[in-house]
Amino acid sequence: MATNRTFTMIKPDAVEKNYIGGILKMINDAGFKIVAMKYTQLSKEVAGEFYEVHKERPFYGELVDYMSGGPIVAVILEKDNAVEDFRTLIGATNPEDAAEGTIRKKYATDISANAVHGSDSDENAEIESNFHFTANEKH
Ligand code: FUP
Repeated sequence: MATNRTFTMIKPDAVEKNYIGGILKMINDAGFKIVAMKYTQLSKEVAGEFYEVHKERPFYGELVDYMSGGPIVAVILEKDNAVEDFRTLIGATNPEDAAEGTIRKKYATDISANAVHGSDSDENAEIESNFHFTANEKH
């Protein structure tokens, strides 16, 4: 996969509150192209595997319960400098610290229900995209 891609999920809190359209509009307005998209619900096992890196953190159990507790939208995005620009667009992990104009500032509830995921490196963008999409779906 080219390094001008990143991976995002619109998380259960944002789906539940009907923010899918608003969030996708902010993503498109910021110049990202959607190259794959899927509305789905993660099982506990799959959510646990996705967040394996956080396994030893105190919030892991809560995070897995939350991420498997309702539907999500998984999306692969394309833009120059996609990973870094998308991290800027979503804002800080804790919405209390998120800058004005960011997705989390506008749509997140709190540090765990923070509306969106964004890959933190080109390597993880590829791993996470492969985790959620087959080769045929990614074009
Ligand atoms: P981010 O890269 O901004 O999504 O943040 P992290 O990778 O540090 O954390 C991943 C997810 O774990 C967050 F989106 C929400 C959850 N989390 C908590 O619930 N509590 C914390 O203190 C930190 C992260």
